[in-house]
Amino acid sequence: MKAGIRLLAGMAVVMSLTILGMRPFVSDAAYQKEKGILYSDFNDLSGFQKAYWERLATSEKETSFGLRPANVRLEDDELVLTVKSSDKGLTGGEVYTSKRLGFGLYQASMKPIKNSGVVSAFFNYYNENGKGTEIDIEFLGYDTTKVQFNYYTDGVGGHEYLYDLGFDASEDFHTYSFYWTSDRIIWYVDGVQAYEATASIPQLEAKMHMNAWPGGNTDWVGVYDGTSPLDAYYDWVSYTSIEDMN
Ligand SMILES: [Ca+2]
Repeated sequence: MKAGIRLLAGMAVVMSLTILGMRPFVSDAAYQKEKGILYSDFNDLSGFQKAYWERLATSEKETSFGLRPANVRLEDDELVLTVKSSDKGLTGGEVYTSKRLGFGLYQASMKPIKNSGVVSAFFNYYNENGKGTEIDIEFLGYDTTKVQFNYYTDGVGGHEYLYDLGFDASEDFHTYSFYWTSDRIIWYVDGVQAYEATASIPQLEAKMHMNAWPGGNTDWVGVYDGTSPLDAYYDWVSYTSIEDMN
């Protein structure tokens, strides 16, 4: 558990900086940029397009809505994903890494959409022969004072956990993370451990994703009221493999 100890030491530094009133995740991001094999602060359109990211396009036939590359843009050094409603239908936006990534620390500084019926998310996902793997950080727009953690292993989920943030995530950027190893997933909010899972942990390498979309399942996300457009913001994201954390 050398990697875990290294992480916890880093988190201790982060927490002490928080107490001092500094902005720890600026320095943490710099650390990730230095150490990580993947870091995007979304200030470079050409880099965004060419280095890591692809924009997902789907049809309404695949889902109850469409994911459109046009709903993905860079603005003010942020990635913006938009949910739109028009006479052409309901659409969202999604980007994902071109490469699959393995065990390690995944972090996003983001600001989700506050609106019933809409989901803003940071997650990994890969589907192999119908057996999907996924680790989720999802904001259900009807109550952005909470965040939902979940994961799927071989297509089996049912691990939803709703965490009370103690703040409204839609108002400011905060850092949301998951640290994934072969035997556990630990989720963090601003560097503080929020939840840990140890059962049926996914083992399949997956692509890092971000999306904003109309959820469809009203039991889960509430009823979408047609408000449009709605934007979710991502200031930066990073991935650091376990090997690079040592
Ligand atoms: Ca940025």
